[in-house]
Amino acid sequence: MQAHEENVWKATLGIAEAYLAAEAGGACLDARTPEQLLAEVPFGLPEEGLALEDWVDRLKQVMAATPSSSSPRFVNQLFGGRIPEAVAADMLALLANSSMYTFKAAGAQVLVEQAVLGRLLTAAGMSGGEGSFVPGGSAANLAAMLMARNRAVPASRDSGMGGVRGTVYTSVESHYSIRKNAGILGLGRKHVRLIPVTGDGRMDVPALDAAIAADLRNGFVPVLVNATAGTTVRGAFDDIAATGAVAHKYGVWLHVDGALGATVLLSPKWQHLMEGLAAADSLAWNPHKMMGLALQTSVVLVREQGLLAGSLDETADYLFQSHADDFNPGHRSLLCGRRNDALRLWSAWCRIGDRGWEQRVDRQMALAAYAAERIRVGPQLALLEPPPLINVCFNRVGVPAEAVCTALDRYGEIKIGYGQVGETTGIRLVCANPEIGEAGIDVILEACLKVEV
Ligand code: ABU
Repeated sequence: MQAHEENVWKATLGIAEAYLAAEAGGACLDARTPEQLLAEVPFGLPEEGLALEDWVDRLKQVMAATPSSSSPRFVNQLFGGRIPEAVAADMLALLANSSMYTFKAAGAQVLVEQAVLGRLLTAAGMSGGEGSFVPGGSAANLAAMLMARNRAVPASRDSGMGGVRGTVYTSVESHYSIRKNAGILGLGRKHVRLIPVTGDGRMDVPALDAAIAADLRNGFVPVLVNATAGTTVRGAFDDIAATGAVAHKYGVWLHVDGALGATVLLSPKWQHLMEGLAAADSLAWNPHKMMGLALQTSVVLVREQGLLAGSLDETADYLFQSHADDFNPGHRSLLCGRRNDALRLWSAWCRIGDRGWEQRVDRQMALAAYAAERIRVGPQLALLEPPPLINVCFNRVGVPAEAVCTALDRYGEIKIGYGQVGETTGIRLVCANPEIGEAGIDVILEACLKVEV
C-alpha cells in the first residue's frame, strides 16, 4: 500500500473512533439548526487541496454534526442500529467498487448476490422465482408496478398506454411511493384508488372488491393490487390472503409491499403476519429496516422467472459481453451501473445465521410489547393501539405529538417522529434497534413525559 493511502486509512479510522466514542457517550444527536451549521462548519470547497490534517479536521466536524442512527436515542425512522460485520463488508465492497451488472465486472460478488437473493426467495416461499437488488422500497414497488403494467397492458412497454386507463389499488395508509410510481409509469396518480382502512389500519377488503368492480364497469383496466405488510406509521398488516383472493378473482397482479414487515418471515413465531403471501406475484423487502443493515439494502422478489428481464432488459453490446445471462444481473435491473448492496447482507447472514435473524425479530417484537405495556400502565401517556409490529404509537396526555417530538429534537435529546393513526396524530416509537433494550425504552418514554414544550 502506498504511504498516502495508508495515511488516509489511519486518519479515517481515527475519525470513526471519535464518532463511535461520541455515540457511546450520548453526544451524537447534534441539535444545531441548519443556519448554525452553515455558520460553524466549513462546507465550502477549496481551490487548493487541503493538507491531510485539515482534511481530517473538516471530516470530523461534518461527522460530529451528523446524527447517529445507531444511537439508542434515535427512534425516528423505520431503521436503526448497525451490525459491525455488515459495515465492515460494506467498506470492502467500496474497496472493490464493483458494478453489479455483469459477472465480468463484479466476479464473485454476483454469486454472493445470487446466494442472498436465493435465500430471501426461499423465505418468501418463492424459490422458483427471481429477484433484484434495488435502491430502496420505492424502487422495489416501482419494479413490481412496471411488471404488472406490462402484463395488464402488453403494448405499454413499447408503445405507451395508448389511451388505456390502468388503475392501481392500495390502502389509504400505504406508502406514498405507490402514487409516485403511478406518475412515473404513465398510469397517472389519479388512477390510484386509495382504499379505506378498517379501525386497525388494514385495507378494507370489501371496499377493494367494490372499487375494482366499479372500475371494470367503467372501462378501466385494473393493473395491480398492493397489500402492505407493515404500514409506515402504524406497522399494520393488510390481510394478504383476503386481498389476494380479490386480486385473483379479477385476474389482477398482487404485490405485497413488505419493505418494513417482510422480515417477520425469518421468525417462525411471527411469520404468520405474512399469511397469504403464497398468492402474491411480487414482494418488496427492505433488509435495511428490521434486519439492521445500511441503506439501501432492498430487493424486489418475483414469483415467476423471466418477468424482470421481460420488463427491464435492453441490448448493450458494450456491456453484456460474456457469460450466461443468469450471471449478468444487469438484464434484470432497474439500473445500469449499480453499487454492491449484497455483500453486507451476506456478511451479516454468515455471522448471524438464520437463528440470529429469528432472535432479532423476536427481540424487536418483545421490545415493542414492553414499550406498549409501559405506556398502557403509566400515567400521562396514552397508547393509541396495540402495536401490530415494531411501531408503537402513543401520546403524552394533553400535549400534541408534534410539540413533544420537536422539543426533544431541539434539545438534542431524542430523535422520534409522529404520524397519523386514524384520526389522531401520535408519537411513533420504532423498535428497530434491538440494542436499545428495555432501559433505553424507559429513557425515551421518560423524556417524552418530561420534555418542556
Ligand atoms: N420508506 C419509508 C421510510 C420512512 C420512515 O422511516 O418513516
